[in-house]
Amino acid sequence: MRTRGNGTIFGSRGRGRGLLAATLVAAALALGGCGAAGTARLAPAVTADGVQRVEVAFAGGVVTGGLRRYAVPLGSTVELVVASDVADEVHVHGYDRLSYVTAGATTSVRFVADLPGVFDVELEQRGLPLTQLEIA
Ligand SMILES: [Cu+2]
Repeated sequence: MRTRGNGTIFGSRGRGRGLLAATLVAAALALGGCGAAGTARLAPAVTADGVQRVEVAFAGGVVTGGLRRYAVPLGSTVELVVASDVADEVHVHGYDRLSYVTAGATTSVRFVADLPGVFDVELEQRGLPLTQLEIA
């Protein structure tokens, strides 16, 4: 089920996107091909309207680039975008959001991150972790 957050109250937070994107790329490079879910936290991309955008791709039985944890500011709007080569459900634990994805398609889940903690996102039917959101 898709949910809608209120994406209008963060309009002033789009500045510094370039730096954030550069940081994200640097962090991704630093992680390299290591598939372990270490303690490293990546910053999501931030859209012009301040939405924290987390993109995950699942293909060939694994998460592309390995399992990663994203640091999300408490109170921000999150848009989780999951591309998958298999049909399943994307489940955001803690917030208990579910969204179906069909094979070869993309689904997105949008919610306000108003509950602090570390939350798993998984392919529900397979019980496979996709990513973690650290909300603080
Ligand atoms: Cu689950």
